[in-house]
Amino acid sequence: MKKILVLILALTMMVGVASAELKVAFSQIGQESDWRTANTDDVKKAIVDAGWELIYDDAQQKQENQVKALRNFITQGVDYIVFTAIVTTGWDDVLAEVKEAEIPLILIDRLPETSFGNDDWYTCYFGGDFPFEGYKAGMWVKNYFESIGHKGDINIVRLSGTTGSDPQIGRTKGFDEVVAANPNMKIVYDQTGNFTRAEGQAVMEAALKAVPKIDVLWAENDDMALGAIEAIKAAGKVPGKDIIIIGCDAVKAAFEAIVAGEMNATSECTPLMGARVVEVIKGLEAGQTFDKVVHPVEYVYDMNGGIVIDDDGNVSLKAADHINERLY
Ligand code: GYE
Repeated sequence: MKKILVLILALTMMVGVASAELKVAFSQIGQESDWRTANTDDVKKAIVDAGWELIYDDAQQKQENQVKALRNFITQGVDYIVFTAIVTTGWDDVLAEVKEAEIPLILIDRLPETSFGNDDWYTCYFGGDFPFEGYKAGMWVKNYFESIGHKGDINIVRLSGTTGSDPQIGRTKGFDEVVAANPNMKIVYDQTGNFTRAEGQAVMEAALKAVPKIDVLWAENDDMALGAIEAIKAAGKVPGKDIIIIGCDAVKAAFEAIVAGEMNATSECTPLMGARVVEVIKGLEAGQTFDKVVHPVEYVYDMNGGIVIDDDGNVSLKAADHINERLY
């Protein structure tokens, strides 16, 4: 009798342990930038620290690899899928399969678009408000040039992110709103640098040859801005002075460039999403529901602070005052 009781107790404990062990799969797009590295590390660590099994896939910038990874997660019978979509479109089939398999889909960073006509195919999304990030960057340019008493045209080179990705589409749209409202702001060169330093540098080299007068570089991420700084130096110009440079992300390397006077500003986008992922999974396990879309609070950091960056009169913060808080 006693033996049987012990056996039952042992079995119950084993079942208990087994069900506590969740399999959490994460499909990442690649490793194109400092932002991405921080994002990968943070999300992976949070899942592992929560005591769950992590199944990780790096798609090396290929949508077809992400599709394969998602199908693979389904076959493995994972409990949750964490997903950021390299580009917005082309996911209908595979996301219908995820839904069919009843695996809760947690979206982070880049939102995919579907033609399902509803939003019950995903649990919730956490990521940057990309149009607002672009808008704040545009407002910073406008108000910075006003603050220095600049009159006349502002010639802007745009290095855009991966074409068709959520942040590229959103940041372009937000910045263009400010351009449309301010006819002196002129986009004189506009090309993708795919969110990488190497391409940022190469495209800036080409822009410097093609455009006689460049006042501003707006790079849709900091890595491209940092690559472009090298091209600007190589062309014998002084980055941060001859050409005003604003990036996006607010990674530590951009803060360092701002403090060194080689870059002027960066519109923040946080890569730290691990805590939110864990919070959501724990909540879902407990039967909670979540708001579909949540954006973190984000700032613009620059050389001196005090430049108006939105319609509510919020101002930029001085990067030097915040550089020590940057974790990535
Ligand atoms: O800005 C860029 C990265 O999707 C928000 O992707 C992210 C972007 C980020 O490569 O640096």
